[in-house]
Amino acid sequence: MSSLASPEKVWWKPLCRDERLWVAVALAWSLFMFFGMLGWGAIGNQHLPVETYRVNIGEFRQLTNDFNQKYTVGTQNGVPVVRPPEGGDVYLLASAWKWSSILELKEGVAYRIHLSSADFQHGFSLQPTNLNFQILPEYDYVVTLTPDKAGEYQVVCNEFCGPGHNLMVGKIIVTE
Ligand SMILES: [Cu+2]
Repeated sequence: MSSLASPEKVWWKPLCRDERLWVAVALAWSLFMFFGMLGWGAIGNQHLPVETYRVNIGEFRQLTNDFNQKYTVGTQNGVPVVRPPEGGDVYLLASAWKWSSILELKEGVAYRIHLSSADFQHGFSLQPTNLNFQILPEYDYVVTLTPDKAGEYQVVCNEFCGPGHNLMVGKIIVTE
């Protein structure tokens, strides 16, 4: 004699109406999201105007030094202020824990901004606009940027990169 009833052999029940509805809604939504992800590539101008190239760290450092030497117009707190030619290439090197220059750009002019890192992964966050880019060593990340409003913009590293990370603030000055 057993005091325990054995469990039912078939314990699962067919889905009830509400469960079927819930599964159908979840499935439809996941499919919508899936194809939506593919769709954003074509609709809505979602892609940032960027190109990426492999680059040697020493080579990029050289390009940055040449660029700074050629176009420096002053210094602020020991950081060179660099005014590139209108529409030209701009080189900005991130390293622990500073930016290679303060850029002085002109409103309404498109620049090709080359970003790279001399050591760790850094982030380029342009405040107060909501532009965020990853900066990786050995990659030249080229952003085509047209400043649309004069003023001073802060460049904040938004990837934790070590003890000096919180001090890694740069600047872009946009002139009229
Ligand atoms: Cu950082």
